[in-house]
Amino acid sequence: MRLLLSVWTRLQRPPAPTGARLGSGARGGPLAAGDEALIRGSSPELLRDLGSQVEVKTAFITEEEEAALLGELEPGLRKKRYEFNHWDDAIHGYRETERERWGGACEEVLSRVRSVAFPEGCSLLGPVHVLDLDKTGYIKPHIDSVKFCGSTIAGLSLLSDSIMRLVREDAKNHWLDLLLPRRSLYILRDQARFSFTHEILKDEESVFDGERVPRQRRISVICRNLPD
Ligand SMILES: O=C(O)CCC(=O)C(=O)O
Repeated sequence: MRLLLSVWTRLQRPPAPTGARLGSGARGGPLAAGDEALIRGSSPELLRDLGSQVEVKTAFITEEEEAALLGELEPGLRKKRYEFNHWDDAIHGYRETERERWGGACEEVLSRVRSVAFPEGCSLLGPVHVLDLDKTGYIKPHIDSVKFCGSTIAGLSLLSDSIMRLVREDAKNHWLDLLLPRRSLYILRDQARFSFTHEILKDEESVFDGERVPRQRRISVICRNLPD
């Protein structure tokens, strides 16, 4: 089953691929991340307004924790084929799975993710979603379904750095680029989830603040909460 088809509803053609077409980059703003250097936007106002709704936490997991996650995930993923399907699919060059039970080391990582990203007592989607993007794979701009997903998504990036782009659905010149280093955690909340599309750039377009960020195979481990 394609898990993503049940989660994603609105899909758009990719926006202009470079910062130059989207507007000139702006730095700073009171981002909650503590990792402001990892977020660029079309204006300081946008950076300020999105505030705590967008976070990137560098080195959220250690190399050993990444290895533990990969050790649990690789055997199952290896049995699946990457899908390079129709041009209209939301995602290109991927395989995916979901996992409810994890070994001790991984469960420890996931409970850290949950405690950082979600308020206490918040209902979470049981299984954790795992998305394995081939080196040539990418995720097109989309907004997750409000029917199936709550206000927050939190994702760990394994194996590769990547760039996540957010573009305001009704004003495409309002954008943010998030540099997601390998082993970082990103969190998107509220307006950043529902008023902005998000996407993971393909290797050829993977440039952050003028600097090339080579995209390798990337696995994301994604936690979501349930709609209210
Ligand atoms: O791979 C990722 O981190 C992003 C996944 C995504 O776009 C989604 O689950 O809606």
